[in-house]
Amino acid sequence: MEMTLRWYGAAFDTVTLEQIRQIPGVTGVITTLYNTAPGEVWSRERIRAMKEEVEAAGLHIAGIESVNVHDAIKTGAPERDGYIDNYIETLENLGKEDVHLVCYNFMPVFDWPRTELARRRPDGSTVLAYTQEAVDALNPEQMFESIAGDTNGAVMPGWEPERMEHVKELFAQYREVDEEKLFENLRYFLERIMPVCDQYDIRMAIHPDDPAWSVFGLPRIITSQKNILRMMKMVDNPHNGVTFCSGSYGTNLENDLPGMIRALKGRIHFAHVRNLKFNSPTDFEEAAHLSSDGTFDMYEIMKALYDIGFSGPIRPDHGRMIWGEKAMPGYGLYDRALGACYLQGLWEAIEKGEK
Ligand code: DNO
Repeated sequence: MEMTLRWYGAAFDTVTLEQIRQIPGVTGVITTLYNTAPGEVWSRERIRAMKEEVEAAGLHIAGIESVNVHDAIKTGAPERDGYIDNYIETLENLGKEDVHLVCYNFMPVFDWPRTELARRRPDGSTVLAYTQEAVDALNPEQMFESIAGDTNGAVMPGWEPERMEHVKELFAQYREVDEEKLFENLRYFLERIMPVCDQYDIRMAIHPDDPAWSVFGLPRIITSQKNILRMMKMVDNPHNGVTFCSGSYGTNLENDLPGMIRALKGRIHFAHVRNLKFNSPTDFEEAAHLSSDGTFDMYEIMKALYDIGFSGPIRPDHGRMIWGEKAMPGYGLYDRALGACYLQGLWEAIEKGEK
């Protein structure tokens, strides 16, 4: 595995490449052209400029998170073909610039809702949290407003104000889309992009739906082992793979995380590893990465990745806000750096134990 950190680009991130370079063991970044809209073509020039900036800091681009998928593709609207053509062009340009991993999601309307962005934990840190009861009490248009005051000035990924202004229309577009339709639209998209992925060896890594159940009655399909295996089989190409995100699949306590990792051997192209602390099955908060701070056994998760011979990038995922840092919720420097070191410590111990 390669340890990496997510970086949003100099214009959007409070964390610098120089800081990332100094986290022991971190050699790559997972980045994006954060100011592109879903459906826009990424030019080779812009990709190259991003690459040169990262490489000048002594790091490399380990993958893109995300190239977002336009809603017309997810809903199967008549204009989807044009947007898929654009997506293919972006993949082609990434391939030509030697980028071979793309994380994306197929979640309708909302990417990863949270009901609190700064819940205080007993140690004084603040974390992102989710309570189903709070979601049930909101209508979708209020969702964004209800947390907007806690973003520390950042634009949250998947929560871009321009999109959230149109929440009502977005919901209307999904009215006829149920789970079967969404699977079908995903198949259509994947079948069309696989040839360019084969040509440039681009590993597509779908991100799970977070939380792993339907919110506001919208269909969500990347939620369980059964569904993800269905997706792998429906377009059976090694380039059709997954981002294994422990914090997203882990929102459903019925998901056996190490078991899922083993079942997905060969198709996990990227891993987000983080812990959650459950206060009840419908109330969770994002803990430190350490096993004892949350609900998951992080050793077992890393061990399963080790056992399947996982060789792709891993990144610590959402961190707590600690030591007075002001950053995009979940994406500060300090706690993610602690997470990166802890996960590498587990890996080293597993590796040496096996030898
Ligand atoms: C949240 C992230 C997601 C993820 C997208 C992938 O912090 O893990 O926003 O990047 O779902 O497209």
